[in-house]
Amino acid sequence: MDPLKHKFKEKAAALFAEMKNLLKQHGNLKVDEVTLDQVYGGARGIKMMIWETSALDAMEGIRFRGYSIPELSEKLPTINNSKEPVPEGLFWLMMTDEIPTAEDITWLSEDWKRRANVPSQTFKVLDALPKDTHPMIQFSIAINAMQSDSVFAQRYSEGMSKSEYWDATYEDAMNLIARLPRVAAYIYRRSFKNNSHIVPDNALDWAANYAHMLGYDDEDFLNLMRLYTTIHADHEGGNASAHTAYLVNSTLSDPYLSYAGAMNSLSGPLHGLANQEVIKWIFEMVDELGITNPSKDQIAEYVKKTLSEGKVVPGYGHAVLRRPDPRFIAQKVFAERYIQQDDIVEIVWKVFDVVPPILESLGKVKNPWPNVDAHSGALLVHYGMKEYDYYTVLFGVSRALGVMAALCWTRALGIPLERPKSVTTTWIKQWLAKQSVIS
Ligand code: HAX
Repeated sequence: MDPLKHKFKEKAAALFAEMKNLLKQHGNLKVDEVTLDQVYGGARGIKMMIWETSALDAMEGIRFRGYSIPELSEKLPTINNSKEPVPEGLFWLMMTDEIPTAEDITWLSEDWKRRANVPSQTFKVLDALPKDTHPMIQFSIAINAMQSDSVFAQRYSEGMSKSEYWDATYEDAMNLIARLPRVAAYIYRRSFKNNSHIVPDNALDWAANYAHMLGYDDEDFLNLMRLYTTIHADHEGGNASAHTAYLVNSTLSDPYLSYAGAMNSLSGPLHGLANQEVIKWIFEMVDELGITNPSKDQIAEYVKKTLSEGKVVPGYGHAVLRRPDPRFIAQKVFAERYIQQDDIVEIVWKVFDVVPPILESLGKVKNPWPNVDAHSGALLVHYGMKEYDYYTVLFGVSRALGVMAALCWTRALGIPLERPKSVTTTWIKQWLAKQSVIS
């Protein structure tokens, strides 16, 4: 058994026993109450699922196994002289709740290379699609196309015991993560670079190799991809893409089917597609104003125009966060460190000054601050990647790390089929009538 699987097995067995004991002793205690606002309002804040790999605090932002992003930069080991944390380290941490050694992540990086061979029909399926198919649709289809290789589906059809589900999920999770950069880079080169594909460089770590296959070998860009794929990896379990994967997987659909579902969810403009919307919005602003360095007053006018047209300001607001997203701040720090002067980056920083008071003045926006998507596009444009239709695929490659680690945990804990209760408005009215009878 490989070292990560071995460690995971031990940890999972211990948590499984602890969970059983907790449920036996306290299973009837109330964790939460639900208001009518929450029933109609997208279930905001209701505690109703287990997600072991990270937790989100409204004020502090994301913590991966208790560590903030700045703490991770200090504590996670690096490989290949990287100046930023590498996602291999984060994946190990999410799987085991332990900071890995340099040896651990070197092993993991090598293991993903061994598993990176993409089933050949995947490329054939992609080649059959019109070239202008949105990259996220190509990505979702490619993940479904790889499902024929699912260890979980194969072993289930052979009568696998329930106690082995986590093991088969682990194999699919590791294979899927290993393969995604190749598939995602293929989509980019197919859509935007005349189908001229770049072979992997096996001397590189996972994120750097992805950057290389995309066609960007600048050392700073490799570091950006390491940072990018680390900070986008997980955002607790309630976000739409993670929750979709969790729901689909709870039916014992395998990790490929679960992750394709997650990617369809990430493709919405209120979620992952916001990263393309942000840069599209900035490009349109620059076009309309006819200058590349608008003043804050000009930006404020453009923001007000966007709102007056009944649109949202992309990259701002969040369903949980109530402060600037630490993932936004991490990218700002990266830009301050690596980028001297860049008009689009400057615009992102001016937007950061201008938008929050305007959104606050509307009186209804719960979080006027930037989220992760407000900054990422400007960094990519700086290094020459201007094809913003592709940006959500980068997010999708990264998100696999958190979602796959979490699915290993849910299968190891034997979490059952998810099946919440829905009600009709007629039921609500009858329920309300009973409340007033009682009060
Ligand atoms: N611009 C304009 N209006 C906004 C807004 C924004 N950026 N953010 C919220 N609002 C509005 C909502 O549309 C809502 O208006 P109505 O009552 O008229 O419907 C009102 O303010 C209250 O919304 P909220 O409670 O503050 O926010 P929600 O939890 O409902 O929604 C969203 C959270 C992220 C969907 C929302 O802030 C938004 O649409 N933001 C812009 C899109 C975006 O950046 N999405 C990416 C989010 C992060 C992420 O998932 N990345 O992948």
